[in-house]
Amino acid sequence: MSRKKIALIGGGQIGGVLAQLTAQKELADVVLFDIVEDLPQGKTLDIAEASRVDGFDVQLRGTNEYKDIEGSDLVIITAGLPRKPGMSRDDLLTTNAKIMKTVAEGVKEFAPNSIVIIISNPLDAMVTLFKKVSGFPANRVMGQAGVLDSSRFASFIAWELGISVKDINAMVLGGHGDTMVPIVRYSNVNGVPVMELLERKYNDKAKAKEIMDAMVQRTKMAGGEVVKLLKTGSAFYSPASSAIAMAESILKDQKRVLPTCALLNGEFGVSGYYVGVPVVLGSNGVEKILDFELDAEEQAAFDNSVNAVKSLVEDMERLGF
Ligand code: A3D
Repeated sequence: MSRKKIALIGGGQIGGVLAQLTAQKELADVVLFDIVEDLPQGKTLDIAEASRVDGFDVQLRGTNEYKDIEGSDLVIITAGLPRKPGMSRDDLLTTNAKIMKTVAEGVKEFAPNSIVIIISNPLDAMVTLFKKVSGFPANRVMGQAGVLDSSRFASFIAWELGISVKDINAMVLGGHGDTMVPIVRYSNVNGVPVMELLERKYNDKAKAKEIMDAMVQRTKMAGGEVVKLLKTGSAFYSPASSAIAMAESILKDQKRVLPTCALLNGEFGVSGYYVGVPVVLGSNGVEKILDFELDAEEQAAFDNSVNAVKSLVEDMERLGF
């Protein structure tokens, strides 16, 4: 059996870590594409030269030409600019939409059978645009946001409770923005409800709620917290790890259930929009969306998040995309 092939479009901060993790896990051969000359070639050479130390056998190649992504099973897209001082949301949307359009055309031409994971921001709009330009079926176009947002939420819970993060189950649904919806009711430690553990820890229901509200708020603002510290860019280790978890589930047909930005067709009462929901990821990409009943408060928060996604998509259409 020949090895799988991953194309990484965008060789910046996240793209570099994606290439390294793919190699270290021996998931697939890697083609790293960027428009900046020599950058992807330099990064892949650097990573490849660690192959003896790390003990991996995959091919790594940097390129500035789309033809080199031919035959890719999976494509992960990080191409795009982060917001710079003085840039409006519309400016960023226009810039990144232009980039996403060219990327979608390149992927459509040279990797027409690939499954695509998008990370570029504004996430929900970029996934929508890729789907529109490529014409790929919905099961092969998705976005990464929920795995990261959920991992952040789980980390905060683990730190608060002083127990292993491996035993925390926490899920964040909705769009990738301030309106995202951490699902508190189902957050648990190997089945034990987190809220109950907090109430016992503080022996005070109101205090437990206050602590949970703060963790929910920190989750929503977690991207900004990292940006503020880094000053020159946004988070890149954790977004890369999150996309690799999705990639691994797809390439190894693991059928893991991961929160994924997927096109809804009636699930959670929404049709025709990309929103973060629990998804079964396997060799066919988005194989199933796991719909479940939200309570009134969760549904209201989810609908609010869907409205934010809708207005983002409308803005993009107004700008001509
Ligand atoms: P950065 O290090 O700037 O890398 C982006 C790369 O894209 C650069 O190397 C550019 O040269 C390249 N690029 C620009 N135009 C093109 C093009 N037309 N074709 C191919 N490559 C191009 O950014 P990063 O890696 O830190 O972040 C990448 C994207 O991910 C940004 O849009 C971030 O906002 C976004 N991001 C999303 C999340 C989510 O969880 C959704 C988290 C963190 C960052």
